Amino acid sequence: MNADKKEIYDSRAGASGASSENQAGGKWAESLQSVFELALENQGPERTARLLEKLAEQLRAAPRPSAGATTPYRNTIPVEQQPPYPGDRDVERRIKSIIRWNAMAMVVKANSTTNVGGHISTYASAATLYEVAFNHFFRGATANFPGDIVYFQGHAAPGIYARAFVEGRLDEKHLQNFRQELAEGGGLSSYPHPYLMPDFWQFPTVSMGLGPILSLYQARFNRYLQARGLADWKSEPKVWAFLGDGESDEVDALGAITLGARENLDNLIWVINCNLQRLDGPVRGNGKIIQELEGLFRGAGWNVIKLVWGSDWDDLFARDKSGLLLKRMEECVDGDYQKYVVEPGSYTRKHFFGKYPGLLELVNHLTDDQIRKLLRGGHDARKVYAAYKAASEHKGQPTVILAKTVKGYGLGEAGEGKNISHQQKKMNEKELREFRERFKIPISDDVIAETPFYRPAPDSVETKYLLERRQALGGFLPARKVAPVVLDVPKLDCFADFFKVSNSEISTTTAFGNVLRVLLRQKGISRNIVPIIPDEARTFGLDAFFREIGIYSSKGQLYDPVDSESLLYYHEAKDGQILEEGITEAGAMASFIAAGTSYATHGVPMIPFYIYYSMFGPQRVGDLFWLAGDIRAKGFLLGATSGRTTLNGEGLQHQDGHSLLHASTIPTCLPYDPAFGYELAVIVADGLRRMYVENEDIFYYLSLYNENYSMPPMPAGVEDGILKGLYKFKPGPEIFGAPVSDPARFKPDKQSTSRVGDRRSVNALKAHILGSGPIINSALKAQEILAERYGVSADVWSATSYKLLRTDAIRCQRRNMLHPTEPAKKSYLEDLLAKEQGAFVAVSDNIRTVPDQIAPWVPGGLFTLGTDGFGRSDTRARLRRFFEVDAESTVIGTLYALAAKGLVEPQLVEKAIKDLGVHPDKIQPQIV
Ligand SMILES: Cc1ncc(C[n+]2csc(CCOP(=O)(O)OP(=O)(O)O)c2C)c(N)n1
Ligand SMILES: [Mg+2]
Repeated sequence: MNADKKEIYDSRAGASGASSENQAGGKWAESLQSVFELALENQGPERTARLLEKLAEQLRAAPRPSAGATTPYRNTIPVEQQPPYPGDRDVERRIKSIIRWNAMAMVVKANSTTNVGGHISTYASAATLYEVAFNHFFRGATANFPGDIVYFQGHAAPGIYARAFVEGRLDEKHLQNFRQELAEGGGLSSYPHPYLMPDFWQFPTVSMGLGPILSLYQARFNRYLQARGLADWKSEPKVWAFLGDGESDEVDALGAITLGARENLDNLIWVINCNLQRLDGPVRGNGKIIQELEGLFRGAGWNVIKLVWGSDWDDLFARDKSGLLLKRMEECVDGDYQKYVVEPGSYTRKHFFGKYPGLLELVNHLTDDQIRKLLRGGHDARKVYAAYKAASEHKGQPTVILAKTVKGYGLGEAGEGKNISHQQKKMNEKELREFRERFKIPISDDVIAETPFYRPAPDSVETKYLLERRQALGGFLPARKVAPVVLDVPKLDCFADFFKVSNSEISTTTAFGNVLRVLLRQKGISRNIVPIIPDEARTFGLDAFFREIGIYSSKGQLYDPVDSESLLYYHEAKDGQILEEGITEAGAMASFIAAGTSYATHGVPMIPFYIYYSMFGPQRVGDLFWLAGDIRAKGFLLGATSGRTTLNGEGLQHQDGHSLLHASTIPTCLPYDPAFGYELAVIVADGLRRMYVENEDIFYYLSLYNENYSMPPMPAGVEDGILKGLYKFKPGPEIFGAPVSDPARFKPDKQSTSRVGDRRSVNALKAHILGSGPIINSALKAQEILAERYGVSADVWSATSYKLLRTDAIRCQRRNMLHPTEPAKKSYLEDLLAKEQGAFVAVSDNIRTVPDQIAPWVPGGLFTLGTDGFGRSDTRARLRRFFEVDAESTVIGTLYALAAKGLVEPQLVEKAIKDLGVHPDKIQPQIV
């Protein structure tokens, strides 16, 4: 080593501290460095590189599980770097014990008289993880600070309620009615559901994997808000997500973690409660979940803090000069560690420490009971505090804390560490007594069997301490507070251009682009708009927006884009408005939810327009759609390239004919299937009003299609119908003259005729065709054919929303059922169709179940044509013939519906089938 290099090396070695370990390491490093220098000099760089690679290979193959991506199986923060604990540990422990008791009591009590279920063991293992955060980290909302954002593990809900009870925010009655929300006086929801407890819960988490992905995109959305100048916080909120180790198997949980590192989300902290168990048994019985997760997160660029061992182990580590303790820890798998929880200390002494005589000596001074109680990291407040503090102060990366705990900690025989632990909801009197003793709860023998709740007096040390801590941290949490903000949304007349006939043929997707462009020009809301796209802007013809409003990028644009010469170049900017998420519908939905709940989370209403490939919407990430309802998200979801036959060519996996049905299942979602640009404009304008002026907690799902056709002007007076779901778009022609010569055409006895002017107008052959989206054009063409060739006057209706029609009809029917003696009320649909005669037919580019939603309320029933079955790659014309939703099939369907009512002879239908060239025995698209 030359003098210069030696000097640099020495200074580095010196800087890393003076512990003997470091010095020893320094000497080794020095020797290795010399060998390296020698090799370089004598063998040259190529051969040296090969030698080193070979050595690295050997290192990877060495029987040492922590080689490579992982570090040894011990705490990341050494005891020397552990900060002093800032709180009163005794009082905090007492508070924690009381909360533990109430959380357990709530579940046991509910299940003593009902079978409503609940979980004890998740919170039991996580109590310290939560309590340290509640007492020292979670900050409540204050002026200019929206509060830290906390995703509580769903199954830990009893613990969070129990704390709110001790804080005085919930009373005994609430706890009594845990999971009995319909009981008198109301109750507590099973899990975090903002829809059910809108003043309390903020973020639903219980569908495992969703909390983690939401938290990632929430942390990024917080950055987006700041970058766009929409958040002026006195400090940045931290986003905390608590998840289970079993939960980490969900693809949603870990599939997006690279975003955290890429975006330098040091506002994000994940705490993974590694109690080594999930519902059925061990998470990784034959391995080590903490090590597996460490490797994964380190690889993804996160700061990883392992919190494996409690303070009891510090002394053992310090005294173990042989390295056997760590060696043994690394040898054991999680299945072994679970066993050490369940078995007595003598077992651990024999099987863990006893493997090596030198290691056994290390615990000679401990009793079996002391061995059993050697704490795991996640149960030691000092260690937890150290991890949280390091995580909160870490810069440039998100942090994950891998905390080792015991599932069902404190439950003893009732379930601590057992495979049945997750399901345990009852405790017998003996177990209750043990629990009481272990946590020193002042409850007397004569009432213990009733598992009474226990709240210390308001002037007790515990209550005062707990309240003081929360006050110091800005207030209670979780708490969902919404101060309604009214946005200056545009009036309908800003869309005047949409109400005239279009000069060119366009698709509803293009019409949406035009709507968005209009909205982006409206001062009152332009800044609040958040366009979200998962790598499909070009597909939808929206790429012009890249240049117009920019793509958000925390790093700006560090390169000269390949298309910089063009007008519409790929423009990334620090204050860009578009969230271009790449190919992740789950991530994009998480962004939609973050933006759509910003009114509640941050008091800043944002208007997300998430446009995506319809097929990869609810069927791909349906659980997030559902959650959007629960969390009271607002905004517009736009399922583009919709329609089983309108999206031609792409085939089975792309052609969507059922998302509307999925969307219809979400209670707060208004699904619309607009056919024309003006309908779209009316729906969006009204949506903005309802969500951002009336402050309704709803969101919209709009099907958009890529077929170009001429957009007609808006008929007068149809706005209400568009919004309610149905209006008459084009009445059928009056049919003049004598019936055509075909004898099969009419049943004369059913006909009535009247005179119009000097000609005969035939009234009875009346039909109604309900069409939606581009398939309305099948209805319109069928209308012509029916009139010209078969003497049928068919009115064409635009059905913009079957779900809304159905909901209104159900509401009405239900009201009538419960008020049977009052005059019956009629739904909008019944009212609208009351005077109409003839056959009713619906034709849709979706499965028949979509229109069939309204069938019970259509006079004389509804005959539906739809696209049930798998899509095919082919032309639109062939697809529509195949699924029988083209004009010809619509004609046949209408005549068939008339025949079914006895209004025409079946022979006429047969004739039409022949006339129109439809093969009667063609392949049937429906399968089973
Ligand atoms: C998506 C989803 N699948 C399944 C469940 C049912 N479930 C609830 S808790 C649980 C086990 C949880 O284990 P873990 O994540 O390790 O949490 P712990 O209770 O051990 O802290 C399961 C399977 C769920 N809630 N969500
Ligand atoms: Mg677990």
